[in-house]
Amino acid sequence: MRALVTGGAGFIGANFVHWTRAHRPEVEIVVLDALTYAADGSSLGAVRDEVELIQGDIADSSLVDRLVKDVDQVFHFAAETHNDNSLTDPSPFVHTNVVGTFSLLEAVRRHDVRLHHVSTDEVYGDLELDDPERFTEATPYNPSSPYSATKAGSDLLVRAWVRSFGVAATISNCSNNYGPYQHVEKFIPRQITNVLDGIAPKLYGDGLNVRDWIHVDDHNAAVWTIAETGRSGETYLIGADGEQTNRDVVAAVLRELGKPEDAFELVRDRPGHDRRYAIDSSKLRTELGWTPTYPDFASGLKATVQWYQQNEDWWRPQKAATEAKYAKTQQ
Ligand code: NAD
Ligand code: TDX
Repeated sequence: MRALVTGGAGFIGANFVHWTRAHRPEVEIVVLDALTYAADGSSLGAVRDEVELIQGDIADSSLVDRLVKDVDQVFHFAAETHNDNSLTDPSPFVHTNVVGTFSLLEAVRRHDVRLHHVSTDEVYGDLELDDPERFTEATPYNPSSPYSATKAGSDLLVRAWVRSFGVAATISNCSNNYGPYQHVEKFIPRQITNVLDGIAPKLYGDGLNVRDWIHVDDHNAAVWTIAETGRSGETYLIGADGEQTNRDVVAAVLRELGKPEDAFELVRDRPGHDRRYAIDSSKLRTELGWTPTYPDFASGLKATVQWYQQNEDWWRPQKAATEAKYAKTQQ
């Protein structure tokens, strides 16, 4: 099989390439990535020479057409992904997430190539802290931020191309990922690297928002399961029962780095901040037999803290510019 991986130099995409080299060594991989601020070619590490890396925009339809024509499957990870950035400037989110997905859909339609579209649980909006329900595939779309609205738009485009044009595509909506190679703008790497730099972790609002954490390798194993055994046109939710308040995550990071658990700072809240996400992944587990392999969030987080301690060369170049950006919004 020859596969096109969009966004393969970003956090989840690079981990997907590593996972694929380790578990599906027969697959030939072409990575298409615009190498935005969020990408780092070095995240591909030892497998960099085993894949073809093309720098380009997924909205460039002639480039995309040329690449899609020669593959059997597209794994579509490329996106603008940070909610806070989407509140400052939504424009690249519309371009990449909506127009870029449209360009890929037209190419897979022309060449009859199967697509797996990687999306997020944020398309469903949020839940109250005490709501006994979790998101399922039947939950109505109700996105809150420009980021999640553009991801919702991209999901709906995929569904329409399946129904109207018979494109073969699957969709997954996953909860919050953590693990190596995640940009320091995101919550967990930001707090780990803050503590390593002697800065207090910054919690938005009251710090009681809840996210449902999953290790990036469990996400990527699920993406393969869906691409190989999922039914075309279906959506599958991916989650590992990892609900945590942001305060509890920060306390665990501080504990891991030998600091008092209350050594954090409450800062300005994110406008429109979703309160809680929670995934019911029964469909994926019962229909396709997927289960997460990381035993619990605590051990996965410990390994992630160690990875950032040992890989300062990887994150240091991004740190100052990221914090300067946050300083402008008092976060
Ligand atoms: P990321 O920001 O780390 O990486 C995104 C990658 O896409 C980068 O390498 C970037 O250069 C590339 N890219 C951006 N615009 C592009 C364009 N126009 N053309 C080509 N490449 C472009 O993001 P991530 O966290 O790895 O997320 C990957 C996917 O997974 C996204 O679709 C995101 O919505 C989805 N997702 C992420 C999470 C999470 O917790 N991080 C959870 C669920 C779903
Ligand atoms: O410094 C911070 N302090 C803080 O309290 C940052 C950066 C975040 N937060 C809070 C906001 C959220 O409640 O932590 C939580 C997680 O924040 P992010 O890492 O920005 O993730 P989130 O907004 O939940 O979105 C993530 O998960 C779903 C990814 O960035 C998305 O790409 C994915 O779709």
